[in-house]
Amino acid sequence: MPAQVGTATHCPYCALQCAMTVTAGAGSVRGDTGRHDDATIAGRDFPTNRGGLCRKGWSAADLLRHPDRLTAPLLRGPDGVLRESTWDTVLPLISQRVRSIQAEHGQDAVAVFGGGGLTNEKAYTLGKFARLALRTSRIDYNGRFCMSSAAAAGKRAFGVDRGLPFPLADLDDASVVLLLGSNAADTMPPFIQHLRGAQAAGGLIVVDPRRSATARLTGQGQGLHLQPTPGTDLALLLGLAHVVVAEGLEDRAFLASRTRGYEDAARELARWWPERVQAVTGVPAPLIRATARLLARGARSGTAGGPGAYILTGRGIEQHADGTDTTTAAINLALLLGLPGTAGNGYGTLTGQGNGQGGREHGQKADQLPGYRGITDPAARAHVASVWGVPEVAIPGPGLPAVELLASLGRPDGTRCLFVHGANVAVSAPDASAVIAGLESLDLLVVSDFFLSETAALADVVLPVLQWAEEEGTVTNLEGRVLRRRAAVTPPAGARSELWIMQELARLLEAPSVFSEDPETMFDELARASAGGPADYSGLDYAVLDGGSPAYWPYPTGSTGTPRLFLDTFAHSDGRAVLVPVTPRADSAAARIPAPLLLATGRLLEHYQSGTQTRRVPELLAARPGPRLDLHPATAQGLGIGQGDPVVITSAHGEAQATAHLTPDLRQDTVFLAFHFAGAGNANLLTGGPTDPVSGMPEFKTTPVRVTCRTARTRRDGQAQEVYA
Ligand SMILES: Nc1nc2c(c(=O)[nH]1)N[C@H]1C(S)=C(S)[C@@H](COP(=O)(O)OP(=O)(O)OC[C@H]3O[C@@H](n4cnc5c(=O)[nH]c(N)nc54)[C@H](O)[C@@H]3O)O[C@H]1N2
Ligand SMILES: Nc1nc2c(c(=O)[nH]1)N[C@H]1C(S)=C(S)[C@@H](COP(=O)(O)OP(=O)(O)OC[C@H]3O[C@@H](n4cnc5c(=O)[nH]c(N)nc54)[C@H](O)[C@@H]3O)O[C@H]1N2
Ligand code: SF4
Ligand SMILES: [Mo]
Repeated sequence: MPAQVGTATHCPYCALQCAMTVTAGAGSVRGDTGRHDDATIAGRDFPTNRGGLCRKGWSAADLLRHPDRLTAPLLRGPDGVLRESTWDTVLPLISQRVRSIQAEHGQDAVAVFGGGGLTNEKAYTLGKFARLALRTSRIDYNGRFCMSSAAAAGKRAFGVDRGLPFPLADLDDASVVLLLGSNAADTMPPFIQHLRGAQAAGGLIVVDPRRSATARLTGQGQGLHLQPTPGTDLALLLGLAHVVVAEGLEDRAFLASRTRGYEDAARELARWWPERVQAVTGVPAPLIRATARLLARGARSGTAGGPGAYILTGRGIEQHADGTDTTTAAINLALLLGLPGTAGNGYGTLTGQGNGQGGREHGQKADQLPGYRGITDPAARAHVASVWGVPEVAIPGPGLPAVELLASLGRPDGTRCLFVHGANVAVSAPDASAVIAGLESLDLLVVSDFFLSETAALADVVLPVLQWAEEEGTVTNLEGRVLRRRAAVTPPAGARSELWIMQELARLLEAPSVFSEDPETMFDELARASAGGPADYSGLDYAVLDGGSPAYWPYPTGSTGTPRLFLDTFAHSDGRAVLVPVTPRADSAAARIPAPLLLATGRLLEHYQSGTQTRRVPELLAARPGPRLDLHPATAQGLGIGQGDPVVITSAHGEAQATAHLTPDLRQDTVFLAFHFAGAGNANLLTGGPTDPVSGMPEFKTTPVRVTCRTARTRRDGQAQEVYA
């Protein structure tokens, strides 16, 4: 391919959506790597990254012509082996199987699992494809594992869910930033430049059971690190709010004019005095008081037009079976201090996946229609039906949230056929061994991916799709800003766009509406379908986006977008934000303490999610080659575990293997394992159990476990026990 000028686009990975310029290369094979010099990447100036990229972003071009890249559909033969096939074979076959499965088991026997990495166009089309082409209610997606608690809490309190209701650059002027369960220094490295003001003011506060890379940014007087027992953040937040109220630090004028529910919420706070909270969380009472006072000082300064205070949440407090209530407690604290809706102060959550925001707005969720509309709302149904050109009854009702959907796989009355687009549930879903068994028991599993992920490896049909730099589309970043992704390189022959795949399957399945392979056509339709909804994109089209002016939703026809929500009003009908009283449940993770040890899971800088992509980048794999269990030296000593020992971690759901890494960065009651690895080292072999009753979020961050050393085990059992295959 001839060299060409660079194309302005954005990173394939996380929600920071760093701007980059991708320049197609000569396509020659590079040295002995077997890789094509297909493209080079340079950071581009943009308000979220200001030219910076992390290691994953820099190396993303390595995946474009990776030797593992899928370039033809794969079909499992009668002998059980996946072999290359043709599009003309597999698509009619899929549609025939779908028809026969539905004829025998009903429409809902066919389901779809989507992903927050899909572009808006693909996410929107997937929701429509599920409801109109597959005629099923069963669609949900991996955002259920990611943003669902924050989204549910945000909707409950503010009436709308946009991760950051303000541009990220607003943070630069803050004097206090409270980061709850976010390790942004590893998960969004260029983001941390926005924390420098708070660090300089001594006001960066990080709440994390680990002394993470982000927690370390608080050292040398730059802030505070609160290190609670995993799963106890709800109590901690009630303690912080208790101090605010007890010391009269709340913003009474704001509470009176802009909120409701204060009295009930404040009553609950009375029981959470700092010494009691210390007993539950392990965070010293003086530190709780100091944090509340620092926040209140920042908030007052922000309200007066000076450097203000922000509270931001990450997955550390949200990915719990009580994640919605915990996030609600964070919102209540923010509302007490008058942060949301006051210029100079703010509250938000840091969205995770590349299109984690847009992906949760346009109909991949079980209970949702495009524009962030509810699927049971008659007006929303009527509007979307009119855009789709179908009678309202053609749109099925709500489906099953992700964990329930995966639990239904293969059951006689459950899901018999699953389409997966943009997720690797065999690695990333809780209780992975049960999920794998469910996938294996399906009558038909169809996975679209560009690599043979662990989920694709179980499929009956694998459809090779395009990568980010090969197709046009849009994503909505963590600020609610809609961005253009652009095609910069030519895709490998044989791979197809997902929009084309859905168009062809919709035709074969005689869907009663238009499906187009053209992203712009689908975006225009999405914009119309979203008109009047909370996430209104109706004033946007590719020309507006290509014009380069920032496009924050809601962006109704005739507007120029909304960089800052809530300055005048919240989205509830009375315009007020709601303080919802919350309290730790009797069955919460915190109530299970004392447990032998608590496993927290999360991320490493070098790997992305299930690792399908980053484990294929040699430089990233070399830096973090396999599963490593972090534990405190004192904990390790008590268990007879030494640095580098092979360990077995056991929970109520299963067993996983890793190498011990001793570090004083953890609490002694906590161990940490990243979830980027498959097979015996998959952290999700250990997770599972009840989900959050409001959001459907699984418990990813607090799992009681036992840890044993393989050699210690052998000694105790008195015989060699081959734990490692
Ligand atoms: N390198 C990298 N970057 C990524 C991703 C990736 O996979 N790799 N994924 C992207 C996506 S989809 C997401 S959602 C974001 C996630 O971004 P983050 O939320 O920053 O990531 P995590 O590592 O899951 O969790 C953050 C922190 O929560 C802490 N934690 C665990 N349990 C608890 C608890 O009970 N309480 C508190 N307060 N903290 C706890 C962990 O120690 C961890 O440091 O990252 C995005 N960016
Ligand atoms: N224990 C534990 N488990 C977790 C978490 C945790 O903190 N702890 N975090 C959870 C969170 S926040 C998330 S977001 C999930 C993520 O979990 P997953 O979504 O399963 O992780 P990914 O690796 O991003 O999987 C995306 C897959 O889709 C492919 N892909 C990428 N782009 C596209 C595309 O445009 N189209 C198609 N068809 N395929 C594409 C990739 O190659 C990859 O195989 O994991 C969750 N699981
Ligand atoms: S921080 Fe996120 S968006 Fe930026 S380069 Fe890294 S992975 Fe890509
Ligand atoms: Mo995520």
